[in-house]
Amino acid sequence: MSENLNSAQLMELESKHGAHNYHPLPVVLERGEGAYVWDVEGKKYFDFLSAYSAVNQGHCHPRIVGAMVDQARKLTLTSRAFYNDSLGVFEKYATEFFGFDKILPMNTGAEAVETAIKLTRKWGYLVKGIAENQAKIIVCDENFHGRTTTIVSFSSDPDAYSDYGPFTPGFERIPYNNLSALEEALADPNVAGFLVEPIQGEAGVFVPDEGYLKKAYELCKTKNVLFIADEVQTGIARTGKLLAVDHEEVKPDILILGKALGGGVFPVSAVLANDEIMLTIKPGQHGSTFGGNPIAARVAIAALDVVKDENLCERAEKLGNIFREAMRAIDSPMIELVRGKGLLNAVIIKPTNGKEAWDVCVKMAENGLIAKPTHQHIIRFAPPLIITEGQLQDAIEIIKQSILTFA
Ligand code: IF1
Repeated sequence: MSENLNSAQLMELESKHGAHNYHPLPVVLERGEGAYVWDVEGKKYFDFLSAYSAVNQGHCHPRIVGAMVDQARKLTLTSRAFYNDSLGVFEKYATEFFGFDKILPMNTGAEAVETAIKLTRKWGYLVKGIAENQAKIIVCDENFHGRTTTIVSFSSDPDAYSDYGPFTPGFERIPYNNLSALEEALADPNVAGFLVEPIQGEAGVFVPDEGYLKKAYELCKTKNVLFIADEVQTGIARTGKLLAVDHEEVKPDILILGKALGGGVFPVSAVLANDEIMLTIKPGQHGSTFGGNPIAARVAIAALDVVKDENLCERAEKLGNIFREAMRAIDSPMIELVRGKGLLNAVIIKPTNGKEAWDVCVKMAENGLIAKPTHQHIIRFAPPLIITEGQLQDAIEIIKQSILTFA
């Protein structure tokens, strides 16, 4: 059916038959391996988006694909109506890997965020003693936690929430990276939790001030409020530590994982917490058809094995420093600011000579590297963490030459 169609024909198929809920870069990918992807015409690219940090272990990692294929040949889905021989093994591995009593497995990041919201509210009523339906969760301006109706209810981005009302109540938004605003919001005894991205990804890789996360955690503890870390994008070694909160030695009360937990091959997400919180949800009070399925369990074990065995944290830390230094050394008026941690970085592009971030991305694609702007003037650069130093240097040269084409 789709044999030998070229990029233009395949893009036309999507335009004609698919919803128009994205505006992709005009590149049609057919194959991925490690840090590289190829389009249908056979052109090779460095992948510097990594599916928004879901492909930290590299495209089609043989250990992870192997785990998926092996399990898919045995048992794919049982639902949670019955036990299976993989979930408990994964749950033990993951809770020890991240240091929590329990894990609640889901599929997408948004489902894990929704689970964390329900868990926080449940704890707020049953443990903290907040009056029924009065629980509040504090969130930050410029947040991105997914696209469900409840999650966009507390978004500050009109593109995310416009015409999707009525919105779910029980959320209060404060400025990110602002401790006095948090302290003021925490004065409300009905606050059950503070939901925060350790680095705001979609906002343009906004790294908070040193000490913000630690102090925010401490403020929450003084008010018996749960600190909920959304590490869907920043977790799993992306920022140079296993979790972005590890840079400040913060242990969240609730940890939200997704994306690279599935090694870029299968949707796997999860919420981790200790018993006092996690056991407030009783049998029958939450779940999902695919959550905790055998393939997800085996894939996630392999995905975490790769993080450990290939030292992805240390690699991200070392290569990220090389990348930021190289970006800052590019002598171009288009480079306004370079920021990030580990291999989650962004370059703010100053429109110059009528060219802006999108034009840079199109030029980089011509030169063999794909990345995408976020919020018009910011280009996020997030390659798979398995990229080698030599490959990174080649990629840096492509970025540099592409920018210098314009200014
Ligand atoms: C898209 C970016 C957007 C996330 C954090 C939860 C989720 C995400 C911190 C939800 C998902 C993805 C969604 C994807 C593009 C990408 C993204 F932030 F990474 F750049 F949209 F803002 N928490 N982020 O980053 O996880 O349900 O998608 O598995 O929606 O276009 P999900």
